[in-house]
Amino acid sequence: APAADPQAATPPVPSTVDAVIVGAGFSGMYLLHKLRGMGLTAVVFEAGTDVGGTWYWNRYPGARVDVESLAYSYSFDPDLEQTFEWEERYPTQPEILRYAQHVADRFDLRRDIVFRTRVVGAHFDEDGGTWEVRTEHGDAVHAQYLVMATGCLSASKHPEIPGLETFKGASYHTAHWPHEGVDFTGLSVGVIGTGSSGVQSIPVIAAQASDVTVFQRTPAYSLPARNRKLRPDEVAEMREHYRDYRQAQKESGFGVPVPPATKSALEVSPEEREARFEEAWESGSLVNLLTTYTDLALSQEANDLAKAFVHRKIKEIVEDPQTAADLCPEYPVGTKRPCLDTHYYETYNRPNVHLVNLQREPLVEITEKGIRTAAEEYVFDAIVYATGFDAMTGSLTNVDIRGRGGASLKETWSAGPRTYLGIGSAGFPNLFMITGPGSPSVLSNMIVSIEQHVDWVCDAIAHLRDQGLRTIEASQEAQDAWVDHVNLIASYTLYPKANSWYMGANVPGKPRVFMPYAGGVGEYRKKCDEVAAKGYEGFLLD
Ligand code: N01
Repeated sequence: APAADPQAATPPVPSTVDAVIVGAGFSGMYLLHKLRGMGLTAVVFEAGTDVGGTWYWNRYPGARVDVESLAYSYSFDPDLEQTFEWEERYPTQPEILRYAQHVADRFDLRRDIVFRTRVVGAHFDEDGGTWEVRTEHGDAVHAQYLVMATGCLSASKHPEIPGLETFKGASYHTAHWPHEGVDFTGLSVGVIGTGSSGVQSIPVIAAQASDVTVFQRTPAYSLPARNRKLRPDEVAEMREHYRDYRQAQKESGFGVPVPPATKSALEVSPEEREARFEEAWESGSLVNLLTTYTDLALSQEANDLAKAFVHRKIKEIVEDPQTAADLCPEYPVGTKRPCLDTHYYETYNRPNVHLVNLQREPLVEITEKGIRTAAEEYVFDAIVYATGFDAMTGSLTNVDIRGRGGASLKETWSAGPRTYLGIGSAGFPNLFMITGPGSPSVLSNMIVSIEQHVDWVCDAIAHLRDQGLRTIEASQEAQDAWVDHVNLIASYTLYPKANSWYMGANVPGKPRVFMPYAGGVGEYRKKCDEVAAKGYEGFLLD
C-alpha cells in the first residue's frame, strides 16, 4: 500500500512523555516501536516530511547502500524478514526508503512522529530529573529520557570557499536532493567531491549531462559493486538460515560476517596474494578486500600491497595516464571510508567527463558562472556539492543540549567527543546516543549497530524502571577510561594516517580525534553486555 501522507498523519506535540526521540530514521523508528512495547509513551521529532533518515535525504542519482540488502535490514521481526521483498543485491535509495515506509506502516509508527520539526534545544532540569526539549516551532516537551537518534552522517556541509551564493545556475547538495529529481540533459555540470556520494552519482550524471567536470581534492579507493537483481534461490536460502546469519552479524567485526583472515599479506607469495585480491575485487563487496589478510589495517607494509593492487586496477581501467594517476590515492587503503561503485573509474573514459585535481589547482571561489580554481574559471549550468558531512558529532552539537549545571554538550566536546561506550556522556543524565562517537557505528553495518544500541538502551530503561531509579549517567572515570581505550585501539591501526571524516579532518577547526571504536562490533557488544550484566558498571544510577 502507498505510504500514508505524513503531513496529514502528524500528531499534535504532547507536553509530557516518557521519552523524546530525535530522528525518524532506522534508529528512531525501532526505538519508538520498542519503547511502546514496554508501555512507555514516546514522541519522535523529525525534520523531514517522512521516515527514513539518511534514505529520506540522500536522493542523489545513483544512491545505493553498500551493504547487501538481505544484511542491511532489521532483524528484530522475523515476519518482516520473511516477507519484505528486496529487488537488488545493493538496493537503491528509493527501495530502502520504501522499506522504511513499509516498517512505519507495518508498526503504525507515524501516529507518534511529528514531521517537519527540528529539535533545537534540550535542557536537563536537575531538580525534576527530566529533559525539556524545544522545537524550531517553539513547542516544548518534558521527558524523562532523551534519545538522539540523529545519525552519524546527517549534518551536511559545503566547501569553505567564498562565493557559494553568487552562482546563477542551479546548485545541489547530494544530501538535500530535490524530491522530484533533477534532469541534467544537455547541461554542463561541475561536481565537487569524490567520496561515496560523488563516486555513486558521477557515473549517473555523466550518462545524462552534456559534460561533467569533477573537482577532486582527495581520490577515493573505490571497489566495483557488481550489483545485480537478487535471485529467488539466494533469498530463500537466507530466509531459511536468517537466525544463524543474524547471530554471525552480531559477532562479526563490521556487522557483515566474513571468514576471518588467517595470514599476513607479507607471508604469502605474490601470486597467491594477487589471486586473493583479485577474488575480493571480483566479489563486489566493501569488506572483502580489507579482510583478505590479518594486517592490512595494521601494517603499512601490508597495506602498501593492497594499495598497489588497486592502483594497478585503476590504471588498467582508466585510459588517460594523467587522469589514472590523479585517481590513485596515496593514503593507506581503508583509512578513509572506501566506496563501492558502478562504473566509476570507467566513467573517466567518456569524452564528456574531465577530472580537475585540486591538489594541483586548488579551489578558489564559486563565481556567477561556475567554479574558479587557481588555474582557471570553469563555466557550468549546474553545480553538485558531494562534499559530505560534519560527521558523528555535527548532528548532536547542532542541537543546544545542556546537561548538569547548564553545561553545553558542544562546549564540553570542544576538544573532541567524550562518551562512555558511545551511548552516554558524563554530565548528561538520561541522554542516550544511538551509534554515538566511541561506538563502532560508521565502521559497521549501521543497522546491526543501531539494533544493538536500541536494545541496550531499552534494557537500561527497563532496569531503571524495575529498580525505581530516576537517572542513569556515565561516570567521569568510566568515560575517561573508555575514551583512552578507543584511542588506544585506533593507535594500533593505520586509520589516523588519513585526513578522513573519521578524524574530523574534513571540517576546518574540528579537533583531530579518531571518533569511532575500531575494535569491532562483536567485541564491542560483549563489552556492552558485560556492563549491563554488572548492574550498568561505569554508569551512576540514582
Ligand atoms: O562525503 P565524504 P560523502 N574542497 O566526506 C570533498 C556514507 N555514504 O557524502 O576527501 C574540495 O566522504 C572531500 O574531499 P576530502 C559513507 O560512510 C555511504 O561522499 O575531504 N573538496 C571528499 O572528496 C561515506 O563515507 C554511501 O579531501 C571538498 C568529498 O568532498 C559518508 O557517507 C553513499 C571540500 C566528501 O566526501 C560520506 O560520504 C554515500 C572542499 N572544501 C555516503 N570539502 C553508501 O552506502 C569536502 N570536499 C554507498
